[in-house]
Amino acid sequence: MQVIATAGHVDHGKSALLRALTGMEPDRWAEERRRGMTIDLGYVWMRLPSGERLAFVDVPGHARFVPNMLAGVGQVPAVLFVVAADGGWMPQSAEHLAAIDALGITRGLLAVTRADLADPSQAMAEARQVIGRSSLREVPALAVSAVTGQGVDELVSALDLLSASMPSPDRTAPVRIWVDRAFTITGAGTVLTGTLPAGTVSRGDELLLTPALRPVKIRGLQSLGDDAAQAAGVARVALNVRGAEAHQAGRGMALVRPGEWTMTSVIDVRLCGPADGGSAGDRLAEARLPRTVMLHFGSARVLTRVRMLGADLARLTLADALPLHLGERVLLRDPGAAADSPGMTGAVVLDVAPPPVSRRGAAAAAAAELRSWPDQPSAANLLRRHKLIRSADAGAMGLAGQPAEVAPGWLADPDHVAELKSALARLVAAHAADHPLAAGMPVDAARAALRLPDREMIRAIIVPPLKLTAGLITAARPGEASPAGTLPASLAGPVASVLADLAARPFSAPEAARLRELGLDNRALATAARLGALLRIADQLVLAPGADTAARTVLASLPQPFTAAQARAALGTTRRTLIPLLEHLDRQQITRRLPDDRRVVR
Ligand SMILES: Nc1nc2c(ncn2[C@@H]2O[C@H](COP(=O)(O)OP(=O)(O)OP(=O)(O)O)[C@@H](O)[C@H]2O)c(=O)[nH]1
Ligand SMILES: [Mg+2]
Repeated sequence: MQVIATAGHVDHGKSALLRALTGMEPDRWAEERRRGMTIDLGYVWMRLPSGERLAFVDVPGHARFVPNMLAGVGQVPAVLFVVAADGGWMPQSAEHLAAIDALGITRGLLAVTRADLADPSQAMAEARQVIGRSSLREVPALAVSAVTGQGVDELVSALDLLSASMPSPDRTAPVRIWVDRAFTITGAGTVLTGTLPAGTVSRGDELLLTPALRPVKIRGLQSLGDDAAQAAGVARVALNVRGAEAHQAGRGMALVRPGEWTMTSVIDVRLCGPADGGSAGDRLAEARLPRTVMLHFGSARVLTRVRMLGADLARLTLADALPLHLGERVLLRDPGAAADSPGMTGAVVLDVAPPPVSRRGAAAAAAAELRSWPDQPSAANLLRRHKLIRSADAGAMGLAGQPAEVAPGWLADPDHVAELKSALARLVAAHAADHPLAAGMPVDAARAALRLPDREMIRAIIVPPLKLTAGLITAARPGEASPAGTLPASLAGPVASVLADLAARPFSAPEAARLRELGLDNRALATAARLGALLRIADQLVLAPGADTAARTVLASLPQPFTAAQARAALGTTRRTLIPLLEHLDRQQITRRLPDDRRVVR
């Protein structure tokens, strides 16, 4: 099956032509038939001579119903463009073509209708010329009459050729069905209809209804009026679902397979230039987007805030989240555009989870980075920007060709991994210098210091000479002398005096006056600390190396969580040392401070 939408100005004969082709009535509403005008989308189908079935989404031509037209054309890969022989090219001909162009639809046919009422040649020549400058380019064109039947057989043959030229989508592709109708059938329950562009749905499948991600189960399935156990895209489907009432569902929502799409309300996009070449910059400079636009995608339309990042790059903030993939093309419409301009721009999605651009210069930096990206961003593009991405998230972004995981469940930018490895080596060396008595750096402390989201990631960057034993990371250099041994002679005496002072009261740091008396200024203290001869918990506060580990043992014996007063009593110290010591322990991830200021030993 293939699905194709109509397009064209009001009263140019779209619905009449579908009636002539299919024998079915596309105008579903009594009001539409009474007024002789399509208001909402209609759905009819036919069997082509090749045996293939072709479904049509009939759209309204009236200017007031452009949003409905966009919901119809937003789901299909091809259009049947209708221009009346006696009407010629009209405002909604132009507006519909602008929408098709913005969405980047490349397949279609031109039918010049009402050919029994006027010579079609002029309307045809004009339409072909304008359409030729759009994404549709050269299209087959035929003169037809729904009344006399002139040209209808030729149109059927042309539709057969068009249908045969359309690709058969991947049956295993992610599933997303934009809902175009939701209603209740007595005895059966909720029915949702839409176009399945690719992938397969089966009776019994569990899908999620966006944006609330309400789980629904497919109880029954019909395609073009026939019951089926399964449907593969492209297909029109009517799904009888359990889990949602008809009033809870509606046009603009989508049924998606869990984990296959990113629900997002912030995206980075590249605005698309015109199909007829020229410089994209020219056209965009002239059609600068307003701050607020309506974003149309699938059957959805969402109020959207625009922040330009660069000439043709923008950050869009959507009022409601949509299920999107990278590289998809959305349509931005300026509802206040001047009458002579359709105010429609296509935009291709470059990032579905972009980092914030609140810092000064962040927008320009984002534009500089995105500028070089292709319309279908690669894993390398995304990883360079995000550094780390969960494999599952990459799948939900629609990232094709995922690289190998660096750790179970994680993809990473190779440069970032190299940076992480050297940062870890530096951390472990610094930790060893600060804690000469410690057996190694706790793996969780390293993970926190590098802000890694997962323990698996830290394991992946522990490479020789680093090694992981019993939760501690060490730089394995057997036989290496203790760094404390290298203390300069000028410091050895004073440091020994400090350690002697501390022997009796290990958690009472020597007073500043005492340090001055010993000639230990800030620089000397820093050197001693770096060499592991002293533990420096604040500028003028030093304890013996290992005092933090000793404090941990004392604090661990307290009822958890404990207060500062309890810690002070247990450690036999004063607030002068206690508070910097506790803060040091927090930083070392030995203790954790709770919101009520109590602490626990980790
Ligand atoms: N003589 C003649 N009349 C036609 C032909 N096609 C359509 N009509 C008439 O033109 C009028 C409009 O036709 P529709 O098919 O409703 O037009 P439409 O494009 O679907 O209009 P909207 O859906 O409102 O945009 C109707 O009165 C039709 O009977 C044709 O080939 N010949
Ligand atoms: Mg109609």
